[in-house]
Amino acid sequence: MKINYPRLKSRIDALAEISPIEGGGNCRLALTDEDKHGRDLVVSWMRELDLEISIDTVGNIIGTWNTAELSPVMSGSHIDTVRTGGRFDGCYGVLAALEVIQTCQDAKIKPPRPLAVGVFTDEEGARFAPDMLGSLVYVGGMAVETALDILAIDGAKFGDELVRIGYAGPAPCPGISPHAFVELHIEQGPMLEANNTRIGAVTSVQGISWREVTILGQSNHAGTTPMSLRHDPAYVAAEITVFVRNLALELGGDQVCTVGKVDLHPNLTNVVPARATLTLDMRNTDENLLQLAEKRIADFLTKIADSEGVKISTRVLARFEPVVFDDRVVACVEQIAKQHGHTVRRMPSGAGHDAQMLARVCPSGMIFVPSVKGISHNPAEFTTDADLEAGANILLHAMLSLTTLETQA
Ligand code: HGY
Ligand code: MN
Ligand code: MN
Repeated sequence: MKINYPRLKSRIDALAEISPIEGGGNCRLALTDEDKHGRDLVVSWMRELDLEISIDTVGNIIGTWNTAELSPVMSGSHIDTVRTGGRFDGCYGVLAALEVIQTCQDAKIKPPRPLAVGVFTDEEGARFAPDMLGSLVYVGGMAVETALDILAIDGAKFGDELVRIGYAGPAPCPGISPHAFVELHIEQGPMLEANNTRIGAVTSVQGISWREVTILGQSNHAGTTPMSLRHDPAYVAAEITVFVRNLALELGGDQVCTVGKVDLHPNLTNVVPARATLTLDMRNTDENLLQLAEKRIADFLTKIADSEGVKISTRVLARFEPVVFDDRVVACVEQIAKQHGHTVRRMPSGAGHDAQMLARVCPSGMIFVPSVKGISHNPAEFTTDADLEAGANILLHAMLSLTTLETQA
């Protein structure tokens, strides 16, 4: 049995028509009108497949086929994007899971368990931190009330936006724990391409540590204030950016550090800023090294606050330890890839994914397909048709295989 790739591709292209940006990607930040339009389109496809559709209190959409007493094998991902997103990140996994169900319906097979597709809210965390917010609440990792109170980078409140776009659903969180969960996703990195490998059997997701750093200095006249009298938050922000880059290079291995967002106030040419706010994204597959990086950065902030005479405060935006996937799911992906004649390698995920949250409540895993030049979170994100089709066929057989996965005592 094989998926109908032209049908899958036409859905990927149709979803990519919603809020397209230059270069072929999308901007559908969580809970914006653009996100709503994407949600409405996917829900319409779920209706066409006659799925039982449930929307929960943080807007997660779960479409289930062949609903029965038994818990479903679930797949899925997200359709919200970063501001300069590609068309495959998340969307590919959601639409491939829909395609798996439609392929099973066409073949008139009756799996021993229901199959379900999850569209999880705010996976990117770009507008409302943390990332994987919807799936975190779905598995009981954050209270609904806490999520509803989260403020966006543009000041909007999560709960208000959810109501505004019409996706404040009735279904309770935590949601139903699946029998097993497997997510198909583009790798978003260079490893598969560099190793000339088509399928990634993902073994783990690295730890993630997001911080917002606020630096309060003294705004002053850019022309009259001698350098020796300055308490300049923009200078401190720049020093922090250089420090975290050098720290990542020093720690080596999987350590990465990113300053992705910097805001200055009042952000004017002739004013030494009063305030700088920046975000730190630190990741490592090794929890101890991630904690070491956090400590080194905290010490540096104390030192530079003292030397520049500024006040520095930090706020945790996200903190997830590394997650190891159930080896039975990893082995299932690996085996099916080999049976289909594809090259496959076990590998960690550098990016965060909803599967890392579902792993808290059921045996979970992921399937990766290559990203050309390892590019993602960029409209130039691209994966070939052959790789997209191969990944979706692996997902089809992995979901069916997991319907008979023994529940571990
Ligand atoms: O941040 C991440 O890794 C994911 O794209 N949300
Ligand atoms: Mn993603
Ligand atoms: Mn992403």
